[in-house]
Amino acid sequence: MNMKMSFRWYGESDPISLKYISQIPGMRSIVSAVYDVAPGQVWPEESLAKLKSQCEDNGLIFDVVESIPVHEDIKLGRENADALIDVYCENIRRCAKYGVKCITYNFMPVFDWTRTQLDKEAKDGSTSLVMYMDQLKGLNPLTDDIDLPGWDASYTKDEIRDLITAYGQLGEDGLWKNLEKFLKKTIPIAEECGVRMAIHPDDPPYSIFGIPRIITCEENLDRMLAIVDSPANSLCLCTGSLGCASFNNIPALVEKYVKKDRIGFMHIRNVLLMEDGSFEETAHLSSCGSLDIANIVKILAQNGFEGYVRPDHGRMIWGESGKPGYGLFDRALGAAYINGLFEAYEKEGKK
Ligand code: DNO
Repeated sequence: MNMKMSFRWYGESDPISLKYISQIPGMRSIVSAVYDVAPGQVWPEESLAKLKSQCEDNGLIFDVVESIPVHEDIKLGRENADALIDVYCENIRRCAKYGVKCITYNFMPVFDWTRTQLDKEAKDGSTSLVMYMDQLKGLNPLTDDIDLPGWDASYTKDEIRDLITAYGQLGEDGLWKNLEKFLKKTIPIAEECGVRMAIHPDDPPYSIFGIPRIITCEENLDRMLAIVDSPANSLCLCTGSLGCASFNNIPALVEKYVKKDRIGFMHIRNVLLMEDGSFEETAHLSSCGSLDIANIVKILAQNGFEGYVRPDHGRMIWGESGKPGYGLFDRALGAAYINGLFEAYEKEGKK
C-alpha cells in the first residue's frame, strides 16, 4: 500500500505493548514522543535512540512524532519566544537524526482537545469521549473552578486564569503573528532535515471561553499553509477535530490538500454530530457517525496519498480500560477497517 499505517504509543507507561501493536495487520510506524521532558526543553538523544530501538526490536519504525509541544510563551510571543523556538529547532534536528520524518504539533492556546466527558456509555455498553454543549454552557474559567477532562492538570487555577486573560488580550491577530514567526523559523530547519511538520487542527475548531483558536476552517488552513509555501509545512488532517463543526466539509478539504501535497499525516476517526453542535466520538465505520470515512479514504487512495495515517481515538470496548480514546481494541479495529478501504481503493485505481 502507498500510505503508511501508524499507531500512537505513549511510551513505556502505555499499558499497550509494542508487541501487541505489531500484531495488528499492516502496522508499520509508531507515533510517539519523549514524554518526560517539559515543553521548552531539549529532548535527550538517549531517549530518542531508545524509542527507535524499542520499535525496531518489535519490527516497527519510529518515524512520526506527536507532539513536540509548542511552549505557551511562543504562542503568546513573550520575550523568551526566540530562545524557545531555537530549542524547538534543535528538537526537530534531533528527531530527524533518529529517523523521524513527520512531526505533529498544535497551536492551541492553553488546552489541547476539549471534551465534557471521557466515558459516555453508549447503548451497546462501549464508552467514548463526548462534548455536550449544555454541559459547557454557563461555565466561566475566569470565575469558576473548572476541571474539564483533557485539560492540563499541571496548571494551577490561577495560572489558567492568567493564561486565559493573556490570550484574550492577544486575540486572533496576535496568535497569527506568533504562528507566522514560529513557522518562518522552524520550517526551513525541517526542510533541511527532510522532516514534514504537520499542524494538528484545533479540537473542536472554534473558540471556547473567548480563547482565540485559528486552525479551524478552510480559509484559515489556506492562510496557514501560505505562510511558508513548502511541503514541509503540512497538515495533520484530523477528520474528527475538523469534522465536529458542520462548516467543515471533510472530503472536500481532503481532496483539496492531498492534490496540493500538503497533508503529511491523516488522523482518521468518526464523530456523530448533533443539531446544537454537540458531538460524540463513535466507531470508525462510516455508518456509525456523520463522516463518510469510505469516501475520505477513497479520495486519499485515488490521489496516491503516501503520507502517514493513524486510526485516531477509539471507544473502550470488550472490557478494556486505559487512556480514554487510546485503547488497543477499537483502534486496532479502526486500523483494519482503514487498511481494507485503502487496499480496495488502491487496487481499484490500478485497474
Ligand atoms: C488527541 C490528539 C491531540 C494531538 C495534538 C497534536 O487525541 O489528536 O492531542 O496529539 O493536538 O499536537
